[in-house]
Amino acid sequence: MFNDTFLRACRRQQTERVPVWFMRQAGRYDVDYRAIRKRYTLVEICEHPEVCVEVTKMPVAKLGVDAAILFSDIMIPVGAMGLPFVIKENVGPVIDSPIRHECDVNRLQPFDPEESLPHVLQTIRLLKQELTVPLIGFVGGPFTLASYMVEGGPSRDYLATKQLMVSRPDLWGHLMDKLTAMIIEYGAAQVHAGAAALQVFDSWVGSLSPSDFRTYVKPTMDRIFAGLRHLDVPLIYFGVNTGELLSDFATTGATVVGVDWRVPIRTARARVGHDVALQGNFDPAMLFAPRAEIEKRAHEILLQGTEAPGFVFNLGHGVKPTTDIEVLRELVNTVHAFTPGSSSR
Ligand code: 1CP
Repeated sequence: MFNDTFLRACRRQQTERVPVWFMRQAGRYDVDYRAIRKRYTLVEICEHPEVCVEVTKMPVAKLGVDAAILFSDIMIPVGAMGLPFVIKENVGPVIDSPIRHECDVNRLQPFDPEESLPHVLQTIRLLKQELTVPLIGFVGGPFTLASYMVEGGPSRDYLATKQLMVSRPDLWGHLMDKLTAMIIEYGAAQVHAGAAALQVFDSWVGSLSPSDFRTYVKPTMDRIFAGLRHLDVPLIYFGVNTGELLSDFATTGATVVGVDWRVPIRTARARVGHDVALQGNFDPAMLFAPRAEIEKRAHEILLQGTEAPGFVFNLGHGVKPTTDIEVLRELVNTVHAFTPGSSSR
């Protein structure tokens, strides 16, 4: 039996229970993932469909989550655009020759996903046959991808990115155009191969003020979702620290808005209105709290989430590598056992 609870919640339809999945649900907290990572690098996992299928399926079997997320990284298509990167252990993506000038942006190449990333699409086709839950495909958001491309790696303050954005709006626009085309094409290819939903991880866009978001990023997001809309799959827009951007997120054309733990779900709902679903927002650090505390906090989120149709339980950001898998399992059970009204309000 195919479990479509997640898809129905994204579309704000009735569900018997609240669906749950976790960002970074395949990862180092899991002993089998660590064993596979001893033999393959992250990029090598992505290049071997049979391994990538196994890694993607692991959390579905072990945790009982209601959706799978393709195992990949937001930087994979950036490599295919002709900007080489490496993933450094305990650091993240690093680019030797970051984008700073006109010629760097000009050099970025459009690519055919079938030609340049056939292994990713093959992985999705295999998963489509094997999974009994929906597969979430994903792409990096334009600000977040640009931040790695311009900074050359992870950053605290995005100085070079913001400098380019405000001092060379023409060049920023050119970069946004190229990323828009890539995101739409690559997202569509994932859906055609079998992804049932798409999440745009614009993890670091919350570093912008609302006014800068509206000027420099929102028009790009509007175009991206307009270009993906015809695929008729739920489109999730997520970033951290986006409390002040949530009302703008709601009008990008996203079906679902991701929320981190800094904003209570009830507050988020007031900011986004009733035309989008919400996803979130358990603080991943609180998975290290005592069990009773975890349950209490999960219930608070569930109570607020079920006040209106359209809620997907998730963390506010990715699972930390030292998380106890048993705690994740229990959290899934807590979410699944919850029925609105079952807890005293
Ligand atoms: O093998 C490892 O454990 C290396 C760590 C790792 C992993 C597991 C990286 C390097 N990428 C990934 C996989 C990954 N990346 C997934 C897997 C699917 C799942 O959720 O189970 C996803 C969705 C991503 C997307 C991604 N990559 C994001 C957006 C999500 C987020 O966490 O905000 C970002 C920002 C990246 C960049 C990146 N890649 C890797 C790291 C450590 C980082 C973050 C670096 C930074 O802090 O800037």
